[in-house]
Amino acid sequence: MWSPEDRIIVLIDMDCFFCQVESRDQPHLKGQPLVVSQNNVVLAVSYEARALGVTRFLRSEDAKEKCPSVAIVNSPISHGKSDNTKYRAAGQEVLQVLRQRCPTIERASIDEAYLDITNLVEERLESTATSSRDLEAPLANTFVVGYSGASNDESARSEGLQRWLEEVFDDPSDDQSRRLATAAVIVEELRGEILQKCSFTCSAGISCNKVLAKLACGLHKPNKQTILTSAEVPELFSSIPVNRVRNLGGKIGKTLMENLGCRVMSDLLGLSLEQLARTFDERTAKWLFGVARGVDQEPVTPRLICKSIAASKNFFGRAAIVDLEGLRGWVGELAGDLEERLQQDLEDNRRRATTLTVCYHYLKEERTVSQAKSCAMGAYRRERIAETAFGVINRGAQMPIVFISLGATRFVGVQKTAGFAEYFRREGERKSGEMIGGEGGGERIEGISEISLGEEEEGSGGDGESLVKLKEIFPDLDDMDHSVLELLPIELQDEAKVFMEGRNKGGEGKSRGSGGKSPGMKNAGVGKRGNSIQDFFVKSSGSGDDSSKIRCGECGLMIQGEKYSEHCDFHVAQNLQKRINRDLGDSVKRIKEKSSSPEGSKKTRSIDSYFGKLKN
Ligand code: TTP
Ligand code: CA
Ligand code: CA
Repeated sequence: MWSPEDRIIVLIDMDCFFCQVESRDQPHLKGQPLVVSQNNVVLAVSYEARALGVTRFLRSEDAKEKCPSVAIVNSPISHGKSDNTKYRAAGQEVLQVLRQRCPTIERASIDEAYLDITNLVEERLESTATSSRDLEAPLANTFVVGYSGASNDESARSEGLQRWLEEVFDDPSDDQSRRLATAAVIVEELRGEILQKCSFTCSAGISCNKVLAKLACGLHKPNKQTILTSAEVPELFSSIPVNRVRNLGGKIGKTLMENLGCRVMSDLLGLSLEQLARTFDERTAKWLFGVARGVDQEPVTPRLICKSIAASKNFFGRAAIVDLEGLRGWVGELAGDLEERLQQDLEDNRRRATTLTVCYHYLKEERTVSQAKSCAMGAYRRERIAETAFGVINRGAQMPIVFISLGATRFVGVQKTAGFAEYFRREGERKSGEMIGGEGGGERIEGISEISLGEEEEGSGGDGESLVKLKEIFPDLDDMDHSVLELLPIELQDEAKVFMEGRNKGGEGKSRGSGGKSPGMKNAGVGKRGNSIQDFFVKSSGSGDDSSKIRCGECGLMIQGEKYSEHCDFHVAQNLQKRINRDLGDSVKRIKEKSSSPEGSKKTRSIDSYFGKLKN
């Protein structure tokens, strides 16, 4: 019978990624000690610079002092902050190469992707008969955990690989090893293609789930790949610190280490499911119980684009924001950056964000206080985004403010058909062109399209996923905004409900303050801040079909799902009309007044009357 552990999962992670992108642009930097800095802080370090002692997060001048020969590239700046556009585009190039060979790819970060290559391996095994000897040459960059030591030593690698192949490949009872060896050949080929087509090297981990593939990937870098079999997990886990494992780098890992005395992964084996469930929620406890045994069932969810788009900036030291003018200016810059990226994303990926999350940190009595609030995302207009963010931060923060992030999440698909809004856009372009002089001087207004709610939410199928997502939307779960909750899929609303129930059971203890409760942690003593969220649940459980309604980010009305697309078109048309009128100014007005052609006035009236019906 098939089990999730029969999968072949690969993590590909680019080597010193920003450095590779920069040295591809400036070939004289290739092979040199190089760092890429943002705001004077080193973010990426080439392997040549690492060999000379340069590490990430040094200040640029300290890196130079440590290694005078290091070349420092400052990443591009836009909207007064670093601009990662070119690194994102380079990451997409890599994904496009992978996509030619494997349909199941999940982009995990700017330079990482998970692949489920189970089917590719089966096909390869069926089509080619191979012996262990044939595999040594194609696996020229492959390490096997447990067979090659921790270093990157070539003779240890090659001797270990050979031994492993001889021991396991020809053993008919070890199906997993045969499949992992075949997978490693495919991954060597994929990495070769990435190098050939994009001129980037990368490293890879090859195993049977995401957690193990990620762990394996980090064991031998750069330009190497590592196989981790289930049989080697217990030995490896006896030395791997808990916080090096995927999903355990944050609060859950910290709790395991500080409260439950787990230093390395194998220490988790001493905890029963019941013990774990006393500290963590049921799902997290189960996941931890499995991961301690090398089991992680999270699927690779095909997705080549990110789940959220954020514009953020730190304001370190003297750069901290200390007045409203400064706040308004920076919020405007970030909103501008976010709007540009959202418009591009809409064009590239045919989707639209429904939630805006404003996150900020301020200093209070020498402590950093973190706050976040989510609101409905209306039209992609920088002024509107800035206004919302300014309002949120101005209400919640004290000065000085040291970090701001404006993030867009909860994307819904946008249909390909242009629809009425597209017609109106073309009409607007044509008209404005005519008015200005008929040479195409009319502004190009992009990203107007219909919204379809039929498309499934990204990643909503994965069990572990939705927990993370609720936290993504409400970084402070104690402060869930119910107008946003109403927008979310019913599973997330259920999850929020479970959280609320847990909180009530937990009594009236004091809230944990700025950070709130983290995902996966049990509710111990988290207090009640108000009744509004409960009111929301009472209301929504009473009105069964609210789940099919969406609150319009523009006007706040609750709209039936199937009418949402048309409703958005109404706002698009309305905004467009305002924009055209404003931008074309007096000349437009004059022409409008003059041209009292029945056609023109009829069109305007018909837009309003057509959409007026749909407003509610
Ligand atoms: P990483 O994959 O963490 O690191 P890396 O690719 O530079 O090096 P390695 O070979 O060890 O994988 O990050 C990918 C890129 O993301 C990195 O080149 C720079 C950028 N980055 C940031 O912008 N901020 C950060 O805090 C980190 C950790 C990385
Ligand atoms: Ca990397
Ligand atoms: Ca990475």
